[in-house]
Amino acid sequence: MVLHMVTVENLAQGLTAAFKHESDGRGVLEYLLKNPVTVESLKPYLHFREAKYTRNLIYRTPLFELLALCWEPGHQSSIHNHRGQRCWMAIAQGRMLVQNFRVVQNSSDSDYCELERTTSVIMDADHPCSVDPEEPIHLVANPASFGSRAVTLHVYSNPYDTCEVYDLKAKRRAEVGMVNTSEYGVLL
Ligand code: 2CO
Ligand code: FE2
Repeated sequence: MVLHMVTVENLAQGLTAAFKHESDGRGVLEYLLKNPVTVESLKPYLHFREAKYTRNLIYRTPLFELLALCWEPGHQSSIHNHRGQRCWMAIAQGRMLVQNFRVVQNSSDSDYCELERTTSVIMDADHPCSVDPEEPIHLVANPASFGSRAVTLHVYSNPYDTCEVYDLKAKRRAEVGMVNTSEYGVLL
């Protein structure tokens, strides 16, 4: 099978058109599956750091943003949410593990929050995935056992600057700001 590969600029244009057509982003997952991005076109956005995965903003409109995240083997995100927001993820390089969680019990007047693991999936180039808006809590990891770096593409609608993170054992949650390593190809 001959793969139809696109540049990340083409992908951003296609996503803009898709969101104009269906502002709830209904066609995004299929669009990501059918339009794999060349790693070559992502080069300006790829920055790897030993300490933590990096977030690299490629494109942002009032409706959505597109980021490339770079993961060394062993890197993982915190457990975090995408509440009130849609999130789609595709793989440009490597494979990733997505572990989903659900809220068992929480408190509206304290930071208490108990979670439990639910489903998990492995993402690869043929299997992009989206976050369930009903249970939008997950952890995304590049386990050391996968043995290679990974690059993921993330589409968030709407764009977001903060999220809640969770401590599974302590049963606590906290709001944190998102930190980008680069924006539009420029290191911050
Ligand atoms: N949401 C995390 C972030 O943007 C990555 S996990 O996939 O959504 O840093
Ligand atoms: Fe996430």
